[in-house]
Formats: sequence, C-alpha cells, structure tokens
Amino acid sequence: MAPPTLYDHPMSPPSRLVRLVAGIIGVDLKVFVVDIMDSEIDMKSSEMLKIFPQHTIPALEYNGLYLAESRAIAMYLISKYVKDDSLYTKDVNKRILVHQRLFFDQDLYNRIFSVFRPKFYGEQVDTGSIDKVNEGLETLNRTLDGKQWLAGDKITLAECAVANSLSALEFVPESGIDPTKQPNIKEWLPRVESSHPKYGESLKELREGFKKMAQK
Ligand SMILES: N[C@@H](CCC(=O)N[C@@H](CS)C(=O)NCC(=O)O)C(=O)O
Repeated sequence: MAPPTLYDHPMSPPSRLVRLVAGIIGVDLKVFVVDIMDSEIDMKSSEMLKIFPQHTIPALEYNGLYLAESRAIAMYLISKYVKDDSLYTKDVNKRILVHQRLFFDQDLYNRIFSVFRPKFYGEQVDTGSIDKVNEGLETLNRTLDGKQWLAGDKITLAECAVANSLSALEFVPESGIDPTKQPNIKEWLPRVESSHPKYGESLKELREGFKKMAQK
C-alpha cells in the first residue's frame, strides 16, 4: 500500500516535528514540499483547503484522511505504525500526561513563533514576546524538576515536540533567549538530542537551512 503523503517544508518547525517523528519510528512518507511563501500558491483556494484544512503545513493525506496539526499528525503516525508502547504509551493515565505536555508545547511554540516571525518580515520583536517565551521556559524548567523526562519515566512524543520547538530559537540568537540558562532544561536537552541520531540530523538540516537563508 502507498505510504501516507506529507505536505511540508524543511524550514517549517511544525513540519520538522513530523519529519523527526517519522524518522525516529522509521516510517517512509511520500513528501511534497510546499512553499507557502510563494505568492503563486493560494492555500485558501477550495482545492487547497481540501488538503490543507487549516491552510497550514504540515498536512497529511492518507486514504481519504486529510489531517492538519503537526502534533496530531505525529500522534496518528505513532498510533498507526508503532506496535509497542514507546514514545506514546497506550496507558491512559500516562498518555494523558503526554497530551498535557503537547498542549503546553503548542502554546510554547506559539510564543516562540511570535519572536521569530517578525524577522521574516524585517520587523522589530517586542520585549513582551521575549518575556513570554522566557516565562514558558521557566514553566518547562519547573516541569522537569527532579525528572529525567517530561511525561513519566521514559522519553515520549512530548520530548520530540518540545525539543523541536526550542530548536526554532536558533533562528533568533539576537533575542537573547537561551533555554539552557534554565538548569533542568540544560540537562534535559542533550539527553533528548542524544537519544536518537535523527535529532542530530534534524538540527544539521535546520542550521544549513538558516545559513542558506542568511546568504540570501
Ligand atoms: N499548529 C500548527 C501550526 C502550523 C503552521 O502555522 N504552519 C505555518 C508554516 S510553519 C503555515 O502553514 N502558515 C500558513 C498560514 O497560517 O496560512 C501545526 O503545528 O501544524
């Protein structure tokens, strides 16, 4: 059977989460890169909205299923292709903690987005947005107090999501936001990144992409 189709872009942080998770669990996806910055592409046309229900990338298409939201796509891929309990346990009392962290991550990522979005448009970042990211990092740091992992005693999908969100901060070093100023994050992040070679590959791809963008 044909693999699911992923519509994404290698420099879109939510897209990178799906690529990372697919890589870790070893699922081959048919990938179509969509350049949402291309003015020729109308993401809000009725044809496009069928594939991109929220006019956003990433989006997944599989046997008549059209799915938006990177975290939901990642949950779907793990639920469908991973038979054991790794990354996304089937135990509801443990799984709900993974969900909680994923909802937290959605909010954290939106805060981070408010800091790097202005750079794309040559605008100034306001200090309030920077404060909100730092406040989110303090919460993350507290969540990790006395813990190795975010949700339970094993690495989960929450780690993929939060580490991926934090990597987007590499785009805005001038913001002065440094997650590793928080002691628990400083210990946790390398633990996550060394847990699977796909993290290193994802970061390398991101850094090369940033370099190319800066040259432009
Ligand atoms: N919460 C969504 C966010 C997706 C998102 O905002 N994607 C951006 C690219 S990084 C996009 O497609 N923006 C186009 C738009 O909002 O119309 C997710 O995690 O998938």
